Amino acid sequence: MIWTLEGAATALLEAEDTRTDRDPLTDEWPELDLDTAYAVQDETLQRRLNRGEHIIGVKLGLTSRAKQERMGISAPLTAWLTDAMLLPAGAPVPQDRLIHPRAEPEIVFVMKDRLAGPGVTAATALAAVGSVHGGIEVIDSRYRDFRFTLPDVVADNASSGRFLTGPIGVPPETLDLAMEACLVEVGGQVADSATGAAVQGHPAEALALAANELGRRGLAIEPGWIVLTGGMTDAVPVPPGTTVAVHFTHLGSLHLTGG
Ligand code: 0L1
Ligand code: MG
Repeated sequence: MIWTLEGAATALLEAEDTRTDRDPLTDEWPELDLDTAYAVQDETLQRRLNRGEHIIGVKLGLTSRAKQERMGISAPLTAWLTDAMLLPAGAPVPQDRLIHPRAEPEIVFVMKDRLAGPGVTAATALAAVGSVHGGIEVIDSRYRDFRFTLPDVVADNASSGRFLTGPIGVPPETLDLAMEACLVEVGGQVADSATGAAVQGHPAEALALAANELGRRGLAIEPGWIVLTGGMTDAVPVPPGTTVAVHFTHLGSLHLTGG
């Protein structure tokens, strides 16, 4: 089979829509490079928009060592968030729409100002933030057993699934985000913990990285957008009946049930 970016976008959205995991694209298309992978990601975004979804932000992936080590990939990436990915507070993980969901704690920014790379630093990035929240991302790779290379996961919109943000939003300058801690509980048992420093040394570094990566492609982070800065810890599976709780030091607690 000769792969094209349109064909790859079709294959990934079909896997998502039919809840059928698949082999990584690079098994058959080893030449898939990062720029082409981002073009596939943008094509899948365009198709989501064509079917009525709205873009509401961006997410980073693989910004912490815990995530990079688990996935065997040492570089961060960016992807898109649409309104279809937003999980209302209290709603269970929609198991009937996802393949093999896993949950991970994230520090989340809501933007006040436009942010466009290149040359964005952590300080300028933070100055463009309106509020910071705790969040949980429910990732769901289209690849069997979450096995992928960096171009594969870029093309797959960084395993986007669902996400929820906590009700507490504070101005970023009121917190030392590198020291903001989270505790992950699964079924009432502590499973993992981290501080914001796990995310590129400081979550604002991740935000700057996203602005600069988008800037490289002539894009920007817009006012009002949500930015997920990347899993602080490894992700935990959320099978039906499982409850995941994430407790932040200052950003409150979030709860998720596995459908
Ligand atoms: O499936 C994955 O773990 C890749 C996406 C990473 C998401 C994250 O690090 O927040
Ligand atoms: Mg994530």
